[in-house]
Amino acid sequence: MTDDRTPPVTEAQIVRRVRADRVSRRAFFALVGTASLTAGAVTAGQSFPALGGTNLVAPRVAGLGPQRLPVNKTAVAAGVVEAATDRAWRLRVGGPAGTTSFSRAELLGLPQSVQELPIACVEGWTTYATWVGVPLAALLALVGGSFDRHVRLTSLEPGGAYRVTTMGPEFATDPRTLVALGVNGEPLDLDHGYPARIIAPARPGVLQTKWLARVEVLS
Ligand SMILES: Nc1nc2c(c(=O)[nH]1)N[C@H]1C(S)=C(S)[C@@H](COP(=O)(O)O)O[C@H]1N2
Ligand SMILES: [Mo]
Repeated sequence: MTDDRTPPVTEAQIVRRVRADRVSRRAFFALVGTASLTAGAVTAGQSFPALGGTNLVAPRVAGLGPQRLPVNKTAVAAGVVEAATDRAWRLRVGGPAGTTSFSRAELLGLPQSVQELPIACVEGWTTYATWVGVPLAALLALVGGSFDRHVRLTSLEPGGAYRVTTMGPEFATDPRTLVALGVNGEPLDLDHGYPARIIAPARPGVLQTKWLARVEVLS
């Protein structure tokens, strides 16, 4: 018997925990449907009991954000709370063979990969975490991506220096590069890029795009 509160240790446990998000998600939206998710409530570090331990908006611990990982820019500061919690969110993936899109549940239904990778921020911290998500290359393959193309990543963020970035083929085709859906055994916290973010090996933190909206293979 596995206790729900026991930290997941195997890949299967991590994936199972993150996939269980499909259920907790429904509880979350039922909740925000009645009480509006205001910036004030978010910065007060209010947590949502209906999430059953998966903190979308966790209180700040000195030097460390939710899910034992620092936060460089919060969802409130980035102005993405509404877009990132929109039920209608879909990740758009475009390539030579056309454009397709995925809901978070559809992404969770694809084969998941678990990777131990760091975020290395120029502000002077590097923190490893265990990420789970869909290999970017698997999504690109569905739209006819090839091994020699750059990929443009666009965030839900309305502005800011990191809204649009370009990734070289060496990263886009690396099997460790993920469209991450969870971290450290939990669904991504809103501040870590929920509903989906990029995590790639050996890339500066600034390029680990949070709140992903679109992925496009460039010609
Ligand atoms: N859309 C978006 N993605 C972003 C950023 C941002 O400001 N906006 N900051 C980047 C920087 S500088 C870092 S170090 C990492 C931090 O990720 P974390 O907050 O989940 O630790 O996210 C990166 N991704
Ligand atoms: Mo950073």
